[in-house]
Amino acid sequence: MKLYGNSPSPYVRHCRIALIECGLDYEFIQADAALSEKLSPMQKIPFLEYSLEGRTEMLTDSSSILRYIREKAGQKFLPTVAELNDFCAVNTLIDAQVNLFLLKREGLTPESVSYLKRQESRIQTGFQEFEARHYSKQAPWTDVELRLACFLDWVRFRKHFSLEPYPVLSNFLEGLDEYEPFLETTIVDI
Ligand SMILES: N[C@@H](CCC(=O)N[C@@H](CS)C(=O)NCC(=O)O)C(=O)O
Repeated sequence: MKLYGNSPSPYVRHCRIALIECGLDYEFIQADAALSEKLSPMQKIPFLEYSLEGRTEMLTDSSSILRYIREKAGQKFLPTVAELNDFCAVNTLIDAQVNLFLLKREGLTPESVSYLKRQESRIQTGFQEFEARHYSKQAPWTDVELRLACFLDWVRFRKHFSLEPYPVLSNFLEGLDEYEPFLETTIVDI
């Protein structure tokens, strides 16, 4: 199978970690905006190509990709409603931060666009919510934890904002820093 994406994307990284955890062979293909526009109707990364009964099928969202990977390895993906809700909540925060990041490159900031202030505020209240939770101290990490860790590491790598006001989340992230699949997918700039 072929996974298209880049190293910094938290969505892509989570898929790569799941592929490593499940011991599945895959080819990682670097995809920039031009390639994703050409190959995926969603024009986003990640997307996955795999063969099914001689046909090439495509998955265009990290959630369906993760479910495919986990099921292929006989594992469950987000087995409870609470986990699904937390997973969606982390995605909401990542989407908000991606939004802020991409628009900043175009010169649009929360100072000039009030909707971006709302995005910033959403990230703050979301972080407060996740700061109040309890996390595993070691593997196996849940898919909610892996998604959150990929997001936190991206925030740390890009210096979007300081994680200092969030000691629980910072400790949680440090706990994954030595985790082999996390290390193997360490963010490199593009
Ligand atoms: N819901 C999608 C979100 C993927 C996503 O937003 N990817 C970003 C990179 S981190 C992207 O491709 N953005 C390009 C754009 O928004 O045009 C998923 O879970 O796969």
